[in-house]
Amino acid sequence: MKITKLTFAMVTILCLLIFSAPTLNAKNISKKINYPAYMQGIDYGTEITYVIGHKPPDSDTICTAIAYANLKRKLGINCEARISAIPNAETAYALNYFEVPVPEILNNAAGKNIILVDHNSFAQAIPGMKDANILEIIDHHNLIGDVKTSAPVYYRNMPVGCTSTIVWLSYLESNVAIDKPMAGMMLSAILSDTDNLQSNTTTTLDRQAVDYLKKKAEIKDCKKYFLDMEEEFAAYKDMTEKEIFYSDYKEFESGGLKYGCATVVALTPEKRNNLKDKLDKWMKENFSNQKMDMVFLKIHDLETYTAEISAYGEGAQECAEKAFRVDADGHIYLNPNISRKKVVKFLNPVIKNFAEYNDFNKAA
Ligand SMILES: [Mn+2]
Repeated sequence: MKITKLTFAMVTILCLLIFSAPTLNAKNISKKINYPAYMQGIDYGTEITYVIGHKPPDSDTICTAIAYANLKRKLGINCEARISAIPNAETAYALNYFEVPVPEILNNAAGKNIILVDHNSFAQAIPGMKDANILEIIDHHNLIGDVKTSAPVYYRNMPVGCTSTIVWLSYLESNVAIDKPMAGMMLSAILSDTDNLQSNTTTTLDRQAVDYLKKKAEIKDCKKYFLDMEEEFAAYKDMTEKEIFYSDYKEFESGGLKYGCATVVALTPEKRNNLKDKLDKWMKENFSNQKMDMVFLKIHDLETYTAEISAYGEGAQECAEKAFRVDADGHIYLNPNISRKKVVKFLNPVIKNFAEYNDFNKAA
């Protein structure tokens, strides 16, 4: 009886509170929350906080780091963008076009305040990251990571086409104006990561970001800007086969087997075929120097948006054929091209099965 009365009293008080307090409705609350308030639990200290992407750097990694460091500075945080190595031709084009200085290289993260962008694993991070003070992670990848932090972390991961789409959203949320160079950085990153919104990773939010940013960046023809940006990049000028192969390369693990996956781009199908032949030859000759059990190459062209997969190492071709459709001539085409994330998603279970089967055979 007592409990019923008490419950009744509590429900009554709660109802009174809800209906008598106009400030507690969702609309008013959303007005009061601002983006910097999410960050109040982070101790940025007095030292510089470095924003840095994965190695080797791509346009998302570099341009997003620049745009996010700029946002943090506008919010009063002592923040600077850093890079792990010199920018590739595509990123260099964007930096040059928007007259944004190339960030300094950070060789070791140990003891530094760090914000990671575009990755969430130590394997893809610069040296010393295990001993860094990681304060934030802004990313758009699956959680393959092993990153551990000593303090509660601001971790924002969204399934969108590019990290810059998240940073664009953060600018809007924090009500910070986007100037032309920063719009250019974010636009370049999104066009690069989504192949001018053609990639299957592209979301409506990426399209909205591009629509918004191209006006601020004063880019009338996005396709033209994208192809101009890619032309230098896809030419791989003055680069050796090795440099081309590793220009956009990531390492993974499945069932105890380590494998690498490189992505390479060409402007036309003819250029794709020529480049594939060159890279196949180089990797076959140099595979024994790799630390990987298997290596895969995905090469696509921007004209037809078709990709082809090459596989190197024991069992790699077998795994690739199981994971993807094989043409009568033995080529593995992806039409349309898919992201490396999707390629890895298809390869992972097949490689795991391959590893288990081989272990079973060894044991038997
Ligand atoms: Mn990215």
